[in-house]
Amino acid sequence: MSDMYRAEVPQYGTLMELVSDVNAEVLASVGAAAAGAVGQEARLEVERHGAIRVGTPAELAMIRRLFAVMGMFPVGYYDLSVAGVPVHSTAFRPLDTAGLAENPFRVFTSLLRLDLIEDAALREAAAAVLATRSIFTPGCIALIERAEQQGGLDEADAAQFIAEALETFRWHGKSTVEADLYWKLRKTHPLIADIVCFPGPHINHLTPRTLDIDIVQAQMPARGIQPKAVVEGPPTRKCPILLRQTSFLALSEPVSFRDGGEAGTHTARFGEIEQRGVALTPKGRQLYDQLLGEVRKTISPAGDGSNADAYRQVLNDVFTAFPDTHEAMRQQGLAYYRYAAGMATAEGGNIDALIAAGALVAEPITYEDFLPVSAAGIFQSNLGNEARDALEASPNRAAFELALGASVHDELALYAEQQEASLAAAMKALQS
Ligand code: OOG
Ligand code: NI
Repeated sequence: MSDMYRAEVPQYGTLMELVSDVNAEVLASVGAAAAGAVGQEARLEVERHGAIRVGTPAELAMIRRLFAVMGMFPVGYYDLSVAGVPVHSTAFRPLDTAGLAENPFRVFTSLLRLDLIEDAALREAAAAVLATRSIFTPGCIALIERAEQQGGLDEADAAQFIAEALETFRWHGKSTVEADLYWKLRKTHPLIADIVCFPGPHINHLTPRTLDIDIVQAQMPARGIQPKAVVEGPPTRKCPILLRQTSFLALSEPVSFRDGGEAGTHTARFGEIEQRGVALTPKGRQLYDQLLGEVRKTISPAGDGSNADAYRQVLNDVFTAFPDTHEAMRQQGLAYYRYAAGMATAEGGNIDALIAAGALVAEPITYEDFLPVSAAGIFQSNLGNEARDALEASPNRAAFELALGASVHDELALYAEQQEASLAAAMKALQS
């Protein structure tokens, strides 16, 4: 998919080179531990997240089965309607550290919410278009079924499966609808046009992970890439938390229509980079959400970047309330850590005493998921400033899971389990 995307979106190749250069510099200067990526050096080179948007419950359910063949499962529920985007989402990814080390790939997957289109005639027209398309090749579906029956695929089938599945993510410049319907949907919300009017859920970005997003952001213009003005998520910190992201408009592509109506342009694909930090506990996440809420009450970043400096200033000021050492975050129960027995032998005592004595070590657990406010910012910055209808916020996780045909995994429970299991194993090692 990376090769296909590089061929389709040349700036993606440029970005890959920049990120690879910056990561090499950071590893050489401060090392993996200081960059919050202990033991993840090998994974960085291939680590990506991508995103797709599907139109119907049936498409979402089949996508779930497709990703399951590759050991990727739905984690988290993200309601984007709160930010005026008519979708709700999950991320498909491996569930555990070993799985992520082998396959550090996630796909942020959104389902269109036709129920949020007010115009009944337009809603029905969109539903009718979606009802007739098939986004999977027959060969892909057959191999998904085979994998489910056999509990996996042999090597030849796996290669065939990859080739067939890739077709689902390919870009098609020819719309499946007439120009008139495309423009009506685009006026309602550009995202609806993007989801409804094409033969499949083209992958809309592939994001590499950098160890220092501020350096990449600063160096992008010199390589001919214009990033959005503001990095989404937490501010620059000594000890990174959660996820920081920035994006850029990659392409405005020609589209033609089924009825031969006048051709237009469509912005489907963009570029993005991310930097990952430590996963936060519910308490830490609550503090993050509260502080970000305070920031956004004071200032919200303008699409044209005109208040970017002021925004950064407020973000920095407000986030001084979030402790910026791993010791403080761990002791206050704000973030998750992986424990291991240290070099020193212990006389006993509590966790803090064992750590102080060097008998126990704690490494930050990387956040592997997404942030709804950031995701909304990414969506918005890539949709342009076209007028669109207002939306009513209405999270509906139950409807999403019904469409998915499964419940989503709770990301916080996954981190908590990792932390507890590592602590239990480390304590056992200390006692033996
Ligand atoms: C997905 C946007 C969200 C992220 O990294 O938060 C996202 C989309 O535009 O389909 O990818
Ligand atoms: Ni993304």
